[in-house]
Amino acid sequence: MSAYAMDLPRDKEYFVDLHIGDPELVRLIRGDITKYHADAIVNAANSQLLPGGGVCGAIHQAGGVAIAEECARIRSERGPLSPGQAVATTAGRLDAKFVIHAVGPVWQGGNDGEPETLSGCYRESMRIADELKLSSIAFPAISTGIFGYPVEQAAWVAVSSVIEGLRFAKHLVFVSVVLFDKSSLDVFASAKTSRRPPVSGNPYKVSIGTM
Ligand code: AR6
Repeated sequence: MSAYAMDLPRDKEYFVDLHIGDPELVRLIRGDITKYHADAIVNAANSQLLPGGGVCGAIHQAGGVAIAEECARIRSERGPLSPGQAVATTAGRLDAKFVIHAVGPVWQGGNDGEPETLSGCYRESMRIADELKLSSIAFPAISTGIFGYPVEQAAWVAVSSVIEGLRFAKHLVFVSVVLFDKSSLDVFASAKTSRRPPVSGNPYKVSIGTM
């Protein structure tokens, strides 16, 4: 099936797999990332690495205080993170080995380098996970909540960035983007990566699964 003309199931839970290589896979799926299994779960963090609201608050709440304690130690050692940067901590009680805290851009209208910064979040998180020799990573839709990044525009940045990240990774083979609501999944699943083609330009197969 073409990556650009998909019929998405309307009444069923579904996921979309982008077969980047063998076994490299990107999965777009609906769910609560705090209940998702991956070697690394990515947090849409703030510069201060404080437990905030949104997915960040949910990750800290589900993972327990050990995550906030390690965040506080990192903050005192290196100061606040800039947008686009990321750092790994324990995952506490989450079903993961690490949480990677990535600071997304606050949407300013789109002419303030937001796409590059958002892409940097995905690429830097994957670089850290690959350095930790992890094979799987799960992202939320960074910046599309409290930080106000329009989902349609975030989707193609996210999808093309994780595809590129996989092509450079040595250990990572499975990337999930876990969308909290169905409308975000529909937008991500329809994302046209043609505006920013993968580095190698290789086509990939797309499959849809239902649950
Ligand atoms: N699982 C998956 N996705 C979720 C979950 C969840 N449990 N909960 C929310 N989302 P946001 P941001 C989605 O606001 O825009 C925090 O206070 C949500 O629907 O969590 O990067 C931080 O500390 C949305 O699509 O992150 C920062 O200060 C996406 O996650 C600031 O908010 C991101 O929404 C970061 O804002």
